[in-house]
Amino acid sequence: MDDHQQLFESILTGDTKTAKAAAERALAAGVEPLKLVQDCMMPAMAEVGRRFERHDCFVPELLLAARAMKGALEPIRPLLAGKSIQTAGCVVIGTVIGDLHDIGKNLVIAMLEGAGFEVVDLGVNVSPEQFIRKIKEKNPNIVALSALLTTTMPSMKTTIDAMKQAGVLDQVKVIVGGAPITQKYADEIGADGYTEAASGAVALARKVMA
Ligand code: B1M
Repeated sequence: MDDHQQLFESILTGDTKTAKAAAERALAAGVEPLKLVQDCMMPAMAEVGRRFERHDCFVPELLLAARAMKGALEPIRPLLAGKSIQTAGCVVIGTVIGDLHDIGKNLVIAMLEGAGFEVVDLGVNVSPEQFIRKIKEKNPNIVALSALLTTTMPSMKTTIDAMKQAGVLDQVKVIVGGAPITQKYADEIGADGYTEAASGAVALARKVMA
């Protein structure tokens, strides 16, 4: 089994140690970090999702796979972040309230940091009040919202509405993303921008700031 296959399999089976070691070997062999994430690790998570849908695996397996994915991302994240020292702008990011998924958000963070953005990560299950408090404290250029569940998508609108009510919406640009989100939905809720994949986050952040 080559490193790619082993990485794929070990994420599927939730074997963190093997996943991390396979990622480290692939990187040492010169595989491009982003390619490893996109061509091997994300397909593994997608396969876990398909198995979950078919009831071939359950929440504990999802958790193990997510832990293995995070372990494998450990040696990759600093490489995605690169060595940029210039601050391109400040982004406050979080997964909206009710939603505990953070792997995609963490990839977005790595991309933005790599492009020189200062990123303030509020984590998961972030309430509108927490976003508003951080906007007042940090005065960021951008607020990025992530959601992975159809049931938590409305929390994006609630967050944007609360920001408007608190009088802070005008001072930031809001960008949104996550598997169930579409450009149409982003437009409907009054977001300034949407990107389907983490790899588009940097271009989007620059665009909305321009
Ligand atoms: Co959950 N889960 N999960 N889960 N989970 C999904 C999302 C699901 C599609 C699985 C399925 O049924 N096929 C399904 C949602 C169905 C729906 O809403 N229509 C689902 C469900 C139902 C649930 C629970 C309700 C299960 C239950 O308890 N019965 C539960 C909800 C918990 C909660 O949040 N309140 C739940 C729990 C979990 C775990 C905690 C066990 C775990 C998450 C662990 C973690 O994140 N730390 C988990 C996992 C791992 C998944 C799957 C398998 C993988 C998600 C993932 O990390 N993908 C997922 C199935 C799938 O995605 N195929 C699933 C890899 C990641 C790189 O992709 O997050 O899409 P993604 O991010 C992408 C883009 O979306 C984008 O960039 C990333 C890279 O390109 N992006 C942004 C994301 N955020 C962005 C923000 C931006 C821009 C781009 O800002 C501008």
